[in-house]
Amino acid sequence: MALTSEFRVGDEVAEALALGRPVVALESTILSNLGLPTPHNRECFDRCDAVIRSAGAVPAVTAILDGCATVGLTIDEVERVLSADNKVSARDVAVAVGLGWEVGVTTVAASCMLAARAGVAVFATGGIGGVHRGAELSGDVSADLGAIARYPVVTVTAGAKAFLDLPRTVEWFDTLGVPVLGFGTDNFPAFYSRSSGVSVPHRVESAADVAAIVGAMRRAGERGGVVVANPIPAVAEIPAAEIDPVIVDALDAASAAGVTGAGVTPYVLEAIGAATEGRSIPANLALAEHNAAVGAEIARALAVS
Ligand code: PSU
Ligand code: MN
Repeated sequence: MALTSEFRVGDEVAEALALGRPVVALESTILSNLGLPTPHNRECFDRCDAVIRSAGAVPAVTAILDGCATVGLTIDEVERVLSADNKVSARDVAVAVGLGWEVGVTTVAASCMLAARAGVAVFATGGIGGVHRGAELSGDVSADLGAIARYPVVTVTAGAKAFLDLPRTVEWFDTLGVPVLGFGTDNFPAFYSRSSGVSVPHRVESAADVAAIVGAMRRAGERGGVVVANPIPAVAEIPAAEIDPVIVDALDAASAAGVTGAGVTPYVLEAIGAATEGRSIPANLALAEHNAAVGAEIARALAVS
């Protein structure tokens, strides 16, 4: 395993990879205050970490630490991420490494890059970025989509937040040739809600199904990624009718504040969180934990296939 001052795989993760044991990558933006307020970000980490371990897999948080792209943070290193707010997407990784940023928290795009470099096949997040509403004017399409298409990693996500343009997000995956697999569902999930009403092209019922599809891709020499669209557990769901007005307000606030580019997602997340704290945060934690659990199942299925 490459071990340089610019790239490092944590000891526990390196050992698991060497032994062919299941590993699940986790992003760090969701663990920072750009994704979740304190102390809920720590609870998110604790629950994802515990559920992955109890399924017999090893968690691998990704981040840039002291200019080193790192896959598999220690607890002390996770502490540094919890209070960080330097967002690192695909375009930022080389900048954060080259200029030696103290802490950079990785988005889905950057996490897929780093997971692929380490040889980690499965990555669990909360929700991916996507095509923003109004992208036909702003051009704001998350780098998450291109990175998922490019790197050989399975991304487990609760769909994407309904502040995005979900029909166009699903269309982009078609354009990029990425299989989007509804995990026990025919619909692309809308993060807090189990369905967006947008159909997914394919439905799977199990981790074994996902492993069979990934196996077919890899045997064919295909290097790209796969999206596993995993709905929030029903008990934690917030109905679309309840969350949609909050989203409209949050988008209005972002545009009134003149927020653009990489600032949009954190701004909108914070506005939704502030407006619905009692409901949205437990939902966010429940879906992240569920994605981590399904990610661990898929990593296990891939390890034996
Ligand atoms: N959606 C969420 N929570 C998050 C994010 C998205 O519900 O924390 C974060 C993820 O790290 C995702 C990033 O990769 O926002 C997307 O940012 P952008 O839209 O700037 O690409
Ligand atoms: Mn963007």
